[in-house]
Formats: sequence, C-alpha cells, structure tokens
Amino acid sequence: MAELDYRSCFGAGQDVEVQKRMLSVPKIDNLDDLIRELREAFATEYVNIERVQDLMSAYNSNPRDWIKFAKFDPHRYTRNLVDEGNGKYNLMLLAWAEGQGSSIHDHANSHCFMKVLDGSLREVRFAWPSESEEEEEKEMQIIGQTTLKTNDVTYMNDSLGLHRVENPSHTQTAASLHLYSPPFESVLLFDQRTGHKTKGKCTFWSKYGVRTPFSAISAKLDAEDYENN
Ligand code: 2CO
Ligand code: FE2
Repeated sequence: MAELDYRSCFGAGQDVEVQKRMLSVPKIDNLDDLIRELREAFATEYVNIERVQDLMSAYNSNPRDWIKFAKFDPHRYTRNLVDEGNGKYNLMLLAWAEGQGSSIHDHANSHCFMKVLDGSLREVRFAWPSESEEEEEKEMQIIGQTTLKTNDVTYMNDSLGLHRVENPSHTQTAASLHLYSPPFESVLLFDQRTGHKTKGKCTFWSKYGVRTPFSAISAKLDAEDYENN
C-alpha cells in the first residue's frame, strides 16, 4: 500500500476516512482491475493527475492481460482501443515494432498518461515553435529526453510541449498503455527541421481486440490521415 498523501484537492471537504479511501492506492492485480479503477477515478469532472499516475503505476504489466490488443504492423506503430472510459477518456495500447516511432505531435489540449508495458520507449520533448520560428523554418528545439522502461509511467500535456515517442530498439518490440482525457480524434504534427505543422487524424488499428475495418484503405485515401503515424 502506498503512503497516504493529501497532495491535491481530490476529496477536499470530505471527512478524513473518506479522503484516505479515495487516496490510498488499491491493489491492482491485472488490466481489468486497472480499467475498473480508472473508470472510478474519472467518475467526477476533476481529473486528479497524480491519482491516475498512481493507479497506472500500481499495475504490474503482464502480457497475458494485454497480448490480445498488441497488434503489430510492419510499417508503423498501431493504436488499439482498450476502453472508452464512459466517454471521458480513451485507453489504448500502442504496439511499436522494432525502431518504429511517432511524428512530433501535440495532444489536442488533453491529458496524456503513458505506461510502458513491454520493452522501452524513448520520449523526446520539443518546445512549441513560435510563429516567427515557423516562418523562418527554424529547426525545432529539444527540451528534454527520457527513456522509459517497462512499468514506467509518464504524463504529458500541451503546456509541457510537444513530443516524439519511439522504440529505440532494433531487436525488441515495445508496447505501451495510453490514456487521453478528453478523447481526441485529431492532433497537430510537426516537421522537426522547419517547425511547420499539419493536422492529422487519429485512428485505431483495432478496437477491443478486433481489427478496425477498412482503416488501412481509408488512410491511403485521406491525405490528412495520421493513422498510427
Ligand atoms: N500521442 C501518440 C498517439 O496517440 C502516442 S505518443 O504518446 O502520447 O498516437
Ligand atoms: Fe503523444
């Protein structure tokens, strides 16, 4: 059991016992437990970032729980929907084949939580290009870099910048669990060398373990499509 900690206003105004129950981190034995706890954590309007991070950290990744969502594509990383979180968020598994990575992107004003389930992922953060930098076609500025290993959890949002995520390994695949609240369907994609941005549509390779029909074809037809970019 993690230490109790009255870090944020979650449960403020409740009596101490109720606050403790809300803030103590429950035992999470499998992905279903985590899905259930996350739904509870998002029952109110207020998103307690630390609470969500604590819950995701409390789950010890076991491939048995998530292998059915881990669909790999040789050409790009895949986004696989796990839970729609009562409309409040999307929980998804991203499957990264060897060396695959995302474009530099924003998160459409949403909270972004990410937990590595298998392998490791490198996250490189960039500053938002200013209008003049975009006009001058300046190289985007790196503001941080981390390598996350299995079971590590991180948090991101637009006020922290932009990022690219990639599987740095050329011999091992990686998988990660992402929660975005509120859910979004498009993001901004950035060119590292110029700072130029374009809009990209986010799609799912599979939903609840079942291949999403026709998305591979629609990705080719839709110039704006960001499918698994
Ligand atoms: N945001 C990217 C996506 O949803 C993955 S990088 O982690 O946030 O495809
Ligand atoms: Fe991201």
